[in-house]
Amino acid sequence: MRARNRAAAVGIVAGAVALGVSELVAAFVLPGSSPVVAVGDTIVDASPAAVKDWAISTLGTADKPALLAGILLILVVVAAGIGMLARRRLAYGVAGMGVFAVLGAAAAVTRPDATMAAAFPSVLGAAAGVVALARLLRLARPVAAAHVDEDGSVAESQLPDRRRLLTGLAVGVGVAGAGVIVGRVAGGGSDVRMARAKVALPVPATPAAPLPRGADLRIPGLSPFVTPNKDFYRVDTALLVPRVDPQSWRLRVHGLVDRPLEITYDQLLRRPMTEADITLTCVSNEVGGDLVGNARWLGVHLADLLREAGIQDGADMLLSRSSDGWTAGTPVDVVMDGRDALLAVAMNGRPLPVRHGFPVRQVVPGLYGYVSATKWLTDIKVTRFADDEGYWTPRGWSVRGPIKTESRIDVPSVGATVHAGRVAVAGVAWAQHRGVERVEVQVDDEPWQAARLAAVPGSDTWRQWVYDWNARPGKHRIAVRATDRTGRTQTRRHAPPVPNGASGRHTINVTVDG
Ligand SMILES: Nc1nc2c(c(=O)[nH]1)N[C@H]1C(S)=C(S)[C@@H](COP(=O)(O)O)O[C@H]1N2
Ligand SMILES: [Mo]
Repeated sequence: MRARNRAAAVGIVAGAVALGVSELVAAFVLPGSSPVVAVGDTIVDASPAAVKDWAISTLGTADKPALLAGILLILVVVAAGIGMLARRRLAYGVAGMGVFAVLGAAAAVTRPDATMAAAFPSVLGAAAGVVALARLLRLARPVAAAHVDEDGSVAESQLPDRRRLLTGLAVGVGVAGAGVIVGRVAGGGSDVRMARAKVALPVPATPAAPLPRGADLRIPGLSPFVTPNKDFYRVDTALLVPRVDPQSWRLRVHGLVDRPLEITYDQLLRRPMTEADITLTCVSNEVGGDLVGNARWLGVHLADLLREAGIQDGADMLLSRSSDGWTAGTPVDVVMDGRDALLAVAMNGRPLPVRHGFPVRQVVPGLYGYVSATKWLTDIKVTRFADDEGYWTPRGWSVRGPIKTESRIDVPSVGATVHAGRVAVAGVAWAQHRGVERVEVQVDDEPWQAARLAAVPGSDTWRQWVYDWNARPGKHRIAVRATDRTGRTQTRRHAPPVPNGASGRHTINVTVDG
């Protein structure tokens, strides 16, 4: 190894030690204060909405691992640089580690709900990094060694003791790896998973009726009526899923209310529970996209809780907040109009999955998630649109987010080749809280044909549809449009997701062979 490369390797290993120790300290001393995650979360919050849209649409749920990988890659490059600088002068290396400590600490202490103690992992990690850097550099320094060459002459060389350097680097990698692994396991939310496993879900006072026969047409390739939890789309700004302990969880309801209140998880579970089938949709969903899913939720009517608190005149917005500081602004009149706006504790018969908001989240039929579906909910401020705004509003999204009437073709899949004859063209349509009245399909420029609609339990879910197409050989274009129960047909006008949801008709091309 050349001296520069040795120094780079030393820098990378010392950086890894710093990272491992910081993860370990974060896990044991202050769960949730990982500097790397804090830096990532800060980048997420600070990045322009356009970048986030791009990340959501291009990388999907992989956007978070991709961001973390990016951060780690930058760290590796910078750590190598620190190693090379430290070879000239250790003070440069110390300064480099110091800059990292400051960045990590700054990100960690400025996260919502963080205290100054969140700086500890960064500081201790950097200290460990400096120690590792100094020791490894010493091992990397050339030592004069005499050895006997093959021809019997004695030669002097100026090389580091390879064995000792490699051993030192290996020890460093071991320390770093152990730190990260033990830190992840200890801070990885196993207690929250255990607490979730222990939740005994209450019996609903108002159970949902059994699903009507024929709600699910069971056509291969068609989205099932109920989206299994493991397949449910996930969208949020949290790099690491927040781990909220149900025993210390509190929901505070305050602001423009007569009687501010605070309730515990057990108190919430003892209130009358309602079960309801509700389809969630993300405002970032493109026409034909998959950021939509349907589940059976169990929860408390938010309106009941708000009536107990007593909403004051002039309040028109609920600013709900999650444990990680994300917020949504929901119109009061929507929540109070009798629909199943829920503080949900369960999804498809299981306690909320941690990724979907455990222990408690909001679910409001008819509104996009960004203005209603707060996961890891901890706080509801009753306020006015004139005084407050939700997370996405200053980032370019509409203040209000009613869901647009939309439809999607699931089968045949885009660009598929099918056999001539009878082909089931099928998909889902949604217009939450208005209900889907009609779905029509158009092949090429032929007249629109009515699709057959599946049964639905109510107006808050999506609805499956199928059109029996008599396919003739050749290339064809198939389009779909839905009409809701207010008589409004989905617009053909294309709009991107920003600022208030995509519109346009889902259209696919298929080939029919003869
Ligand atoms: N705490 C928190 N809750 C959140 C979000 C978030 O970023 N943070 N995103 C919202 C958005 S934009 C959507 S579409 C829904 C998605 O819910 P899901 O991930 O359970 O499908 O969650 C909402 N609740
Ligand atoms: Mo969303």
